[in-house]
This record gives sequence, structure tokens and C-alpha cells, in this order.
Amino acid sequence: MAHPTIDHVMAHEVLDSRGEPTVRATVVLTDGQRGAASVPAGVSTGAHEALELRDLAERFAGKGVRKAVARVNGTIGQALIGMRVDDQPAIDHKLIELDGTPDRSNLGANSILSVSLAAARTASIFSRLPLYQYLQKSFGLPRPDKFPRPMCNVLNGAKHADNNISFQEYQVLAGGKTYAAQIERTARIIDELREILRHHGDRILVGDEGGFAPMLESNEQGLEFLSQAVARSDLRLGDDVNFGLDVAASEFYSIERKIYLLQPEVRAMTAAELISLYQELVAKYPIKTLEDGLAEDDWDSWKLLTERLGKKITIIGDDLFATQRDRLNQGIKSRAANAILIKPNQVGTLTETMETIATARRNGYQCVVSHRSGETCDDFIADLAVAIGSEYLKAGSLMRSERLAKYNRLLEIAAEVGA
Ligand code: 2PG
Ligand code: MG
Repeated sequence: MAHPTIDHVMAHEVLDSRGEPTVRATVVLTDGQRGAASVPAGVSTGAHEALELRDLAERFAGKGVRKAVARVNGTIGQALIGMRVDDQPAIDHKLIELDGTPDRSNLGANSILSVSLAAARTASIFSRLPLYQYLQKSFGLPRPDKFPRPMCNVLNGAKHADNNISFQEYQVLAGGKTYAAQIERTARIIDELREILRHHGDRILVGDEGGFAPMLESNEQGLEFLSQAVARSDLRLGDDVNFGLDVAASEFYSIERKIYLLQPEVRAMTAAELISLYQELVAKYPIKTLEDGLAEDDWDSWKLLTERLGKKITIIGDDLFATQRDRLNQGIKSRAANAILIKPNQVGTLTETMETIATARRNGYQCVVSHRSGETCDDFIADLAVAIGSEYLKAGSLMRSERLAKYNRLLEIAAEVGA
């Protein structure tokens, strides 16, 4: 078989699920085979993420990505012509070198990632392997001992919704013998939750990630509603079903005053008080995962949170680590969190994403592969989650096609591998 050589790369501006521009790139081989990928974008972005290149012009309120597209069609495309598409590290190192900045601010993490992912997809097509198998093979990953479970964000708050709550995500973690059974149970709970909210007098609206977005009396009330929905689904709380939270605490932290301001309770809390609240909630509800319980640079408090709850539940760093290996190493050293959220667009290339995952694994940190609030129907992260044996795939609720694209891809792979 001839080498799979890159003939050219092209990019377009497309729209994501929030109606905002993003980059889609296609890699074309000399034999005409091709693969494409679109990058997602977050709203509650962390301060330490790699930077997206935006036009900052009039179109789309400054959010256009024509500059990023031009980088792919120009500098990046030129540099990749003639390279082997199945040498992902070489491609990614070329992208990193071309950019030349630590935060990808020159070419933009959006242009770089679109090409990095499109190259991997094209190589998998050339190799006649499903993407997850290609990733396992090309990165020499061990055969995973688990299949990702759905981490399903059924109630949306904070920046992802138009309601009044500080906590960003209330997740259902359904157990079950198979992935398909876990999805069915999750769907059942969502149906019951809809009825409960209707009964409570809420209009049934959904947030950016497809979860319901009701007005609540307190952040705790979300957990009460979830518990009721599980009971009405004839499932056992803590047995069949657990909960997860993404608090996204950086969003309600005041750096000057060092306090967390919780809405709608209107409570100004120190980190220690907020940690006590988490302890109370964990004692009362079957919460198994807690993401971004504290702000992204509140390292000492992260250490305290991990001391207090790390033996009992999974403490996930998202904005804290921003998928960056250096920040993860800092967390390992200071014993902050015991798991990391993995979002390729926080770092910029697939190879760096895999390096961060390998560091997490070596140090006993769990990995959770995640979407962004602004998504397309690209399902790359589902294959990534399978390839690395991610504990969960976090992809929003079981509503809106850009979320379902990922969960449905896992249904397909689960059928293939018998998970
Ligand atoms: C998060 C993500 C995805 P965003 O905080 O985990 O849910 O949100 O993409 O807006 O950063
Ligand atoms: Mg998060």
C-alpha cells in the first residue's frame, strides 16, 4: 500500500450549536481520500486554555473565524503538503512549531486542532480502521478495560442557561450492564424529570447542553428534583443511579474578595464554607463526581477539598487543569483533585491531549473526555473516549443533535465491541 501522503488541507467557517462560527478542516490525500473535523468552543472557558483565534471584526459580533480559516488554508496547509497523514506526532509537532507560542495565540488553537483531528480521521479512513482503533494503534494505547459511561447533564445552569442558579451542571450517572442500558435508564430519568418540572410550574426550556433550565429556589433543589425523578423511574438511588456536578466555580468566584457568591441563595462563602456545603450535599445525595468545585487558581482550597472528599468521590479538575500537562503536574504535586476533564481544544493538538492523558494515568488520576457548550455534530470525542478507556463521556443531555451525535456514536461502538 502506498504511503498516505497529504495532498492539501482546506478549511471553512461553519456554525456551532450556539450559532457562533467555528473552524471545520478537511485533509485530502494524494489518492483523493479525505477526512474532516470541526472544533467546538466553550462559553465558560478557563483562563489557562489555549487561545482561539477570532476575527474581532464586525461579523458575528467579533466571533468570526475567517482569520483562523485563512491560517489553515495558508501557512498550515502549505507546511503539511507531502507529510504522511498517519504520523500524528510529526503533524502535531509541525503545528506546534509553526505556531511557536505556548498558548497557540499565533495560529489559534481552533485552526490547529481542526487540522490535528482531521488528520487523525483521514488516517483512520486510509487505514480502514474505526477511529477509536486507529487512535489505540497509532498512540500505542493499552487495550482499555472499561467502556465510557454517560455523564449526562440533565439540568443546566449558570452560563449555559437563562435561569438563576450558580451550579452549571447536574449530571445523571446511570449504571447498567451495558452502555445501551445506561442510556435507556438516563432517558427514563429525563422523562420523569420533565414531568416533575412541569408539575412544579416550570416552562420546559433547555439550556446550551440540552438539559432542562428551570428557575430554582436553591442549588440544592436541583438535586432534590433529580432524586425524585430517579424514584419515579423505579430505579434505586445510589445503586442504579448516581449524580455528578460541574459547579464551574470560577464563574462565581471573586478574586479580589476571595469569596464564592452563590445564587439564588445570595450567599457569600469562603472556600472552606463551600467545601463544607459539598460535604453536606455528598452526605445527603449520591454524588459521585464533583467537577470544578473551586476556582481555577485557588490551589490551596483544592488541596483541602481533595483531603476532605477525595477518598469518597471523584474530584475533577476542568478549568483547573485546562488539559495542560504542566498544570496537571502541579495538581499532582500539590494533591489537588484526583481526576481530569479532557477537552482537546483546551490544549490544541491530539498529541498533547494524549500526553496529558498518559500523565494522568501514570499518577492514578481518572480521565473524563468532554464536549464543549458550543458543539457541532462532530463525534470525534466519542472515539477518543473509547480509545483511552475514559471513565465517562460527558456530552450534555440526551437532547439536541450535537449532543446525541456523541452518545449515539458510543451506541454504535458498544454494539461493535460488545460493551
Ligand atoms: C465545562 C464545559 C462543558 P464550556 O465547563 O465542562 O460542559 O463548558 O464548554 O462552556 O466550558
Ligand atoms: Mg467544566
